Amino acid sequence: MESLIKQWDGESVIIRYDRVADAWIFIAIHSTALGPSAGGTRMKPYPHLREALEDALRLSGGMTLKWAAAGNNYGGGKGVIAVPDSLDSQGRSDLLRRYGTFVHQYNGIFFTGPDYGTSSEDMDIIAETGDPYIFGRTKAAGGSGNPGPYTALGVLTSIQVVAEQVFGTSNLEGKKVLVQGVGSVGRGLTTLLRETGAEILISDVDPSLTQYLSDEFGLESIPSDEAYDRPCDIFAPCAVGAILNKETIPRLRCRAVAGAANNQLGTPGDADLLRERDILYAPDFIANCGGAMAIIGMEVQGWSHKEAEEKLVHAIKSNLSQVFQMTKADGCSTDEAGKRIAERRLSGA
Ligand code: PPY
Repeated sequence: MESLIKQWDGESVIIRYDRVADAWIFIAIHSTALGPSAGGTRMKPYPHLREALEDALRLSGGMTLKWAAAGNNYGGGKGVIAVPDSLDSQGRSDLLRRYGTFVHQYNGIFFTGPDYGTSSEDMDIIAETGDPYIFGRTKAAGGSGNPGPYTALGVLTSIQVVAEQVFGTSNLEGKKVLVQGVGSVGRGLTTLLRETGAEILISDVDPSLTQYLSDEFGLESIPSDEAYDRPCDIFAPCAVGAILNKETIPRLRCRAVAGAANNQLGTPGDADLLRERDILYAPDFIANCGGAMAIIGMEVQGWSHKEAEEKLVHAIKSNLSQVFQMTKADGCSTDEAGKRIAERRLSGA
C-alpha cells in the first residue's frame, strides 16, 4: 500500500477504519488546483484492501481530468468504502451516517455523491450528517437525483461523434454497437441507442441483467468473455476499468471505442496500441463526464434538466472535436490529446 501512495501523483489520502462495521474508508484527494475535490463514493466488498486504495487513487486522478476538461472548478477526489460481505441493511445505513460525519469534518475539501454501489437514496442518508458536502441526493430531498441518465446521454453523444469521424455520419441506424456492462449507465445507454436505430449487442458478467434486456427488447446478448472478439462498429465499455490493455486490444474487431467506464486504459501506452490498430478511442474522462457536469450544473449553477442536457452534449462534442483535430495535427493518441486539454486548464489555474 505504501508503494501505491508513493507512486501516485495526487495530494492526500484520508484513511479511516470503521470499527463498528469493520469497514475501511479511503478518500483520495488528487488535486485541489481548480477548487475543492469532488467525486462519487464507491461502496463494495474488495477481496484485498490494496485494491480499494488503488481504486480511490486511480479514480480520483480520473476526476481531476474530468472536471478540468468539462470546465468545472473542482478538483479530483473519490471516496471508497470497502465493506464486509456480511453488512446488513441497518448496518449499512448506520455506516453511511458515520461516513457523512467523517466527510463533514473535512469542511468542504471533499464533496461527494453517488457512484458504483451507492445511490441517490444513500446520499440522502449520508447528507443527514454530511450536508452541505453531498451531491446527487434524491429530487424529493432537493438533490438532482440519479446522474446515470446524464452520463448515458454523454456517452451516446460520444458514440455519435466517433461515428461521424469514422463513418462520415453520426447517424447510427444499422450500426452495431456493443455495450459491455448493462448496469445503471449501460442500460440507460441501450435505451437511448434503441431510438437511433442502432443494432445493439449487450454483454455483462451478471446474466440476469442481460436476460431482462434480451427478453424485453430482443437485444442480442454476448457471453462476457467473448465481448472483445465480436465484430461490431463501436465498442462501448460501461463496466469496470482497465479493460483496454495489451491482451484485449489485439482481439477487438471494432472501428471505435466510446463508453462510460472510468479508467478504461490499462496503461497510458494502451492508447497508442489502439491508434496503431486504427481504432478511434474517445477518452473516457471526456465521454463519461455527463453525470458529473449535470450534478454540478443543476445543484450549484442552477441549470434546469434541459439546460444540463444541452450543455453536456455541447461540451462533449466540442472537447472530442478538439481531441480529434489535435491527433490529426500532431499524431498523438486521443488520450494524450484529451489530457492536454485538461492540463491546459489546470496549468492556467
Ligand atoms: C464520476 O463522474 O465518476 C463521478 O464521480 C461524478 C460525481 C461527481 C460529484 C459527485 C458525485 C459524483
